[in-house]
Amino acid sequence: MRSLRTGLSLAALFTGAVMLFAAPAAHAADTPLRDLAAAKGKVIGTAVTGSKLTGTYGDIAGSQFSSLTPGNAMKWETVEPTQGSFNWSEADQIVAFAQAHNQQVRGHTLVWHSQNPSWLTNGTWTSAQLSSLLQNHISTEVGRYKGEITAWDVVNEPFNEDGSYRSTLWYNGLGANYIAQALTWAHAADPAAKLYINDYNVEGVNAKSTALYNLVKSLKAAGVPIDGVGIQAHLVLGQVPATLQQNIQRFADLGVDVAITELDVRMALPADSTKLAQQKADFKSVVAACAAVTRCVNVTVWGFTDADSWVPGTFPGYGAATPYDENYAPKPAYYGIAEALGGTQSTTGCAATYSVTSQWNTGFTGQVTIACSGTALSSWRASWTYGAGQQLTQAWNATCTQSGTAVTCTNATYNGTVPDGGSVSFGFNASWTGSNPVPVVTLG
Ligand code: 9MR
Repeated sequence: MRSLRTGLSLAALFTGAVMLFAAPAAHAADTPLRDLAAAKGKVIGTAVTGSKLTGTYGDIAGSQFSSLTPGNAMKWETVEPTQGSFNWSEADQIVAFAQAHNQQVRGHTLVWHSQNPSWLTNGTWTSAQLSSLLQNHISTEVGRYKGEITAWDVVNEPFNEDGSYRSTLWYNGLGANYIAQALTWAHAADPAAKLYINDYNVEGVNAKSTALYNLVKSLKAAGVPIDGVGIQAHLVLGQVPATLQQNIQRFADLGVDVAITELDVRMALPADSTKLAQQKADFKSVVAACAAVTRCVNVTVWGFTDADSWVPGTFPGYGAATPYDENYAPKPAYYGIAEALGGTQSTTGCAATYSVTSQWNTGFTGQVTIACSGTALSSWRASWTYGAGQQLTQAWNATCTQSGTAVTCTNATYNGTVPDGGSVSFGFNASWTGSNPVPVVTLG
């Protein structure tokens, strides 16, 4: 039987399990996310639309977040819609707002296959011309904001899902070396800015994230200025990869920073309380994974309100992907972020947190921690549903049964008591194939 102490330290190692109620008494709703993040040495950000930065939208963006990313304002089609004619108005506005609110700015993005102006994409260019266009673009934009941008997503989405290079204007015209060149030009224009490569579907350990890993490793070895990896994290409800923290850690171990750059968790509409509870668990586990790795410096949500999200327009029937609803009310996901950053629940009660502490080809070890605040338990039962075919094989510090997809665990004879302000954990082994999403645990 594994001791409780060992289980807890493994949880901290692998997945960013969150201990609820660990911080001194404070109400999550009362402590802005940016203050919770700062206390953990982290930055919490949001993508924003410049024209909306007034009223409630502006109040929340300014008070809750310590970093802003322009959602579209710094993309090539926005800043240079006609060759040689520049429009910096929205980008300038966002940078000014950030400075007025003591916020960082993540510049997004310099080299991408999408949202380029038609004069560029429809033109016929020799590779020398293309190279000089790209160099000018990077020097002009990075130079304009020199000293004002904490980090640039220099190269966006360079890979296919299988880890091969995406066929783009840049790759086809300049070869894979466009990435090293872009980083080098950006560094020359603002030596203080942290330079990132940013991509999606690189959250877990997979072919695409491994290609990114290998690229960063080779860039570092060649002395190319690469400072960070951006993991976008456009996720689907209940599908946070179990290897997220492990993946963040392997990038950190290469000697680069990591940022979660575009977090959202979409669900089939309409939202309901079950889906919102799962979404809370998903936001919480992503933020906790970042919080657990020293070099994971920033978690940015891709729009903080459902009123300002790309999801419904791109995935018909899906939405509700952000931490605030369309009327700017915080959703359970907001409290998931707060809890992962050490905020305490504002309500009295007991809660269970599920985490995968290690995972291998066919199996994994998990842990559930039950914590109480303002109340206590003399016995407990924790239940959840395995929606992806996981099968429990063994449990310790609890009696667990699985019937179909339904798992129920009750306390052992010696750990039914969860004191006010205390917690109890139990562990288990299970098998999995395909995916291993984190379920929501119900106490009762
Ligand atoms: O949020 C952006 C949305 O307003 C644009 O219409 C869209 C166009 O592709 O781009 C969105 O942001 C993307 C980001 O720049 C890069 N990663 C994927 C994001 C969602 O599409």
